[in-house]
Amino acid sequence: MSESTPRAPYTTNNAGIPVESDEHSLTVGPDGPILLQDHYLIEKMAQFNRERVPERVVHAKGSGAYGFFEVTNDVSQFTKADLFQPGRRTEMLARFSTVAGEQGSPDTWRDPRGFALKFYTGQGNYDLVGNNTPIFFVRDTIKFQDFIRSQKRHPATGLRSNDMQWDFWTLSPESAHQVTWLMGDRGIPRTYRHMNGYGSHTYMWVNGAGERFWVKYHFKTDQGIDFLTQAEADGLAGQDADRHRRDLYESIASGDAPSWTLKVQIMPFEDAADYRFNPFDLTKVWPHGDYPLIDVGRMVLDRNPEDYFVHIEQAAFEPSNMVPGIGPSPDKMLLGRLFSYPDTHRYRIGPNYAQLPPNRPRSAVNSYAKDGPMRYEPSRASRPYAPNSYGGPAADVGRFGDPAGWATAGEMVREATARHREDDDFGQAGTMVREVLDDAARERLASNISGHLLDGVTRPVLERALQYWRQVDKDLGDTVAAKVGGG
Ligand code: HDE
Repeated sequence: MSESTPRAPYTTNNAGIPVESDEHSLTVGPDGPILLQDHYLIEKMAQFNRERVPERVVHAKGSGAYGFFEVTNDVSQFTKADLFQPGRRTEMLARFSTVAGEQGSPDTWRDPRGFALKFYTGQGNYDLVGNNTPIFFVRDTIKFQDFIRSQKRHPATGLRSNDMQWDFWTLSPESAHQVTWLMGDRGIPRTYRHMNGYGSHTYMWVNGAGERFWVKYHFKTDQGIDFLTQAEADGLAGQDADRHRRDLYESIASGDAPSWTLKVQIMPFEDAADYRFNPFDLTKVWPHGDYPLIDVGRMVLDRNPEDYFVHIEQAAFEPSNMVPGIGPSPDKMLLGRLFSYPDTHRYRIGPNYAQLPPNRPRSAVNSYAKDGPMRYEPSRASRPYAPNSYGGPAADVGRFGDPAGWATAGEMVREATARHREDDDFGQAGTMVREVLDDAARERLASNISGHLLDGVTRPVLERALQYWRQVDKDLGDTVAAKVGGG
């Protein structure tokens, strides 16, 4: 080794003690039995057996990067949230993912993509956990688990099943808008950099005067939207299952930092009651003609994680992380998610997940949480209970302000979401097919649908699917029927 080559660091065990060999177990003579006192060998084997934490039950396959968000337009009339104030620049973490595939599955499967963001604001972490589509398959949390199971593996065969997928979708007509998105060009982005991100739900913004607004987030890719055809995606799935992960990592490593422009739609609080669509129904969009897009800022991802497992596999995004000036809405799906994400993190990573590097706030943490497995940051509380007369911490309502809520009343019921004037399950999907897609995109949509139906979908599910598409758009349904040889 030449003098100029830096010496490699010497190997130690987990206690920092130099080890004698990387290659030879401790034995009696070179060919004798391995000795139990070879605790370094035991450490290596035991650590190896404990390397896995459960993968995410959905969105298992993903990639992420660090970056920043900078405000470019003054929206302080709508929100007092620290990160959206003029001139603010906030460090952040993003993770993109597929939904149904397991950790080793191909990045180029047809699927919505997760678009999870964590902003390390001066008032704690703000997490906006969205997808690359502005809508979703169902509108009530209680059906989410069933939806996901229909997309995953059949309990008997362990195989994915298009028949299960279409059985669920055609029995849940509220899915039509999202399935139209899924089967179209947006269903397989060319890379994570060439897709938009959406908050999807309606959220609440509260300004400094306590005035409330409803808001929808749109992160428009500055790289331009681009997609893979089904044939391209199928080929790539075989050649390089990590195609999107590789592209994101290598783009950032080469200095080609991807960016997105954040725009929002703002609905005056009072408009919600008689808006033509239920503004809290996650299967619906707000047409931009009704509530135009307003510029807010720019998100740039310019730093790869130094360790994928530490920073991305253990990243814990939670919609319940809403900072002052931001709140939930009556969207049943959003309200269900506020419980689910912290619950899954406690199970998957452990109760002290918020202390890990990707999850640790950059602002002060003065909670009363203490102890529990792997805890290493001391509690800031002078005494482990509130109230206490030894210096708190004590809640300061002025810091958060009034709860970002709304008046509500009524009997306890289990009923479908209230319908507004123009609410139905197929209207907005049909509008997209007829008014947003061009002829070529409609042709690709029909081909993708029929290809998916021809791959294992049986009667009577197939007949229901043809009826489903005719309800979206008669011509589209007839084209698909002709392609699959259905009535
Ligand atoms: Fe998720 N979702 N979700 N989801 N979701 C999870 O949390 C859940 C929904 C989304 O990169 C889980 O950490 C429920 C909509 C993303 O780490 C879990 C409902 C949208 C990610 C969970 C939904 C999303 C997840 C599993 C119905 C777009 C990956 C692992 C009410 C607006 C985040 C985890 C990351 C992950 C629950 C529906 C986006 C199980 C109960 C709608 C991007 O907690």
